[in-house]
Amino acid sequence: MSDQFSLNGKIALVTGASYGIGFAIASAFAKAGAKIIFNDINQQAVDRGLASYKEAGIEVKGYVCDVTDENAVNAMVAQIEKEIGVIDILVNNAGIIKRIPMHEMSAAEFRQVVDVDLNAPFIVSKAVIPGMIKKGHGKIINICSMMSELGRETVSAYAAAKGGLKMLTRNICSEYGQYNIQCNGIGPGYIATPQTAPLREKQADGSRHPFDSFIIAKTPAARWGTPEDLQGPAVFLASDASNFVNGHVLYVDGGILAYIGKQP
Ligand code: NAP
Ligand code: GCO
Repeated sequence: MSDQFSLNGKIALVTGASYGIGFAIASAFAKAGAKIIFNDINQQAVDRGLASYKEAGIEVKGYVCDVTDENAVNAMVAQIEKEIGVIDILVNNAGIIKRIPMHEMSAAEFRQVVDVDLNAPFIVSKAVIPGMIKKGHGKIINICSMMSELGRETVSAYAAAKGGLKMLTRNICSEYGQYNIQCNGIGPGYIATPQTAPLREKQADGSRHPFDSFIIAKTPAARWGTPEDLQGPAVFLASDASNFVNGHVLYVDGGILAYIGKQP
């Protein structure tokens, strides 16, 4: 049974994985036996990632690549296939958020979020699918969000992108399941990473940020998630154990989506 969860011999690309959720998922894949490749937007970020992986005792290859740049993505995938081999597992993790009231957000800002969070998963998935078809199998995992299901103030672009990413996940499933490619999503709840640091900042009087308290009350587990909470679900969706799971978004949210929230 444990062999079903092994990633031995597999080549995994995790985008935007110098730190945060991507780093945790790539680290778990390495421990499950996969060969790890990651990219980040500039050399400084890649070098930061390489140092972190080295400190964790994990051998990786890092590439500088802006996932919104189709030519750069195609060149990176071609280089990976030449230097390492055809990618078996892709995690579309790279993402940004802009927290701006919609009526104050420029179209350029909206487009920038959608470009990274939705267009880029399309671009990178399109680049790796031909190799997966030739190889006879593949796993694509899109990092969705609570905002694939819910809205909230100031995150219109992010919610639109992550909602679209849920449907892109279902469509890749629909179009490529016949080639033994499984495309699923992971929908993290509220996870303590640099992306959510502003929502957890201590107040001047040392009290919790109001949003921090809000999330604690909305989460049955009464805590923020950690990137490590996502490792098991990610290995499951990357492994043979999920070969008949396709088009699914696995919410790893401590129960937020099931819970009305603690009475104040
Ligand atoms: P993070 O701390 O902001 O890390 C995002 C990573 O993506 C960074 O390494 C960033 O690099 C990279 N990146 C951004 N734009 C890129 C681009 N154009 N090309 C290549 N790399 C790029 O975010 P996180 O919290 O780990 O989140 C990772 C994913 O999980 C995102 O898709 C996010 O939307 C999603 N998510 C997060 C949470 C949460 O609560 N944290 C919950 C649900 C979903 P730089 O730092 O160099 O820009
Ligand atoms: C926000 C947060 C969320 C999390 C995550 C929740 O501002 O509401 O950043 O969007 O990042 O996506 O699943």
